[in-house]
Amino acid sequence: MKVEKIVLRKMRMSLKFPFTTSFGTQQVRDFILVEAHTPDLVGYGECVVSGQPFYSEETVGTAWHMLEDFLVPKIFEQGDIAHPDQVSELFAPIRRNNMAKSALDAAYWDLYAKEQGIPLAKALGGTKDKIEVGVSLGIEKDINDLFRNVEKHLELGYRRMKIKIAPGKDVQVIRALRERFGSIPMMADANSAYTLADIETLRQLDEFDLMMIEQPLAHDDIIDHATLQKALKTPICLDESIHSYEDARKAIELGSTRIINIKVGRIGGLSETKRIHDLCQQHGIPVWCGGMLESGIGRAHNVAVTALPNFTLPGDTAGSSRYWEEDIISPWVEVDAEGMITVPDAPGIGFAPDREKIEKFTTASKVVTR
Ligand code: OSB
Ligand code: MG
Repeated sequence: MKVEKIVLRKMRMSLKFPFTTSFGTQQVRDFILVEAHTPDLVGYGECVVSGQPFYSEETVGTAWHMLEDFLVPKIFEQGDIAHPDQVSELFAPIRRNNMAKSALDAAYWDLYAKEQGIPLAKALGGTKDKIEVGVSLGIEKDINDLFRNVEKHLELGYRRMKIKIAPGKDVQVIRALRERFGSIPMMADANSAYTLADIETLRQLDEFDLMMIEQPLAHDDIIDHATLQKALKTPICLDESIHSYEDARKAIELGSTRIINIKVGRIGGLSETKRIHDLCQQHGIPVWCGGMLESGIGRAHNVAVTALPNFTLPGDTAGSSRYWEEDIISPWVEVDAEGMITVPDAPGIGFAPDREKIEKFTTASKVVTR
């Protein structure tokens, strides 16, 4: 791939709603967009950082520094990159900073698929024409707002409801939802809000037949999660704790997790996504694609990876209109009445970037030429 120019953009978009998790409330989405230009084509990648280091340690500032001072120079020092797997190999000596790395990996995957003239989903080994999706619903002050939100997304066809929980907003919330909506497919995401001292509360969640409890314990833990999993019937799904193939291998070996939420940014890209996907498949561990409130670009990559066969549980890749008044792709990612998204068959990510909207939401940019 003859990349002559890489463009970095700081982006700022506003969500249609404030999104509250156990670690805070977000409405402004600050992130970075990466473009890899050849004379004929552009590959796009989204760096799913946010303004603050609350989900992970990376922010727009740290990722910009890594991209500008280390990752882009490393790519340009390397001669030609023939296959996108080489990007993550090239970055391996640089510790962590996975979201920064992932943005370039994703741009090269998009570009590679465009050069081959095939959809990104196919380039990755995807087998599905349509993917199943659920929705992640934030914590609400008033339970009636949560009821309305669940009702709305059930009506729209979403295939499972993920409910954010936190101490004091857990058992009673889940109980109220079960009483009101019966046996709908439902799970809870704690974003690391508990410790083993809360085991009685977590055990109470066992009676509600949740599909899984996502990341109940510390963001960097795989030991206590193994202890907790032994005490629960409900499968634990790890999110924050899994940053690599090696993390996934160890968590599976310890019995810390029965399901893995794969977020392309958190694990450093699409090549690592494939590796973790295959490992989980070998171990009978289902995976699903998590979300980071992405713009259309990151969302399009998520649709493509979810076409891989072991993404057997509905993901968090809701439609563009859940998040945005204006998205930066055309057409938007759309969910049909059955809660499915059709995997596009155009080359690359298969959704055309809307250049006008991209310019509109760019707050700073940097062009690096070879
Ligand atoms: O834990 O999965 C999470 C959003 C931001 C940070 C962490 C998480 C989330 C979500 C939203 O749950 C998923 C989405 O709709 O993109
Ligand atoms: Mg999560």
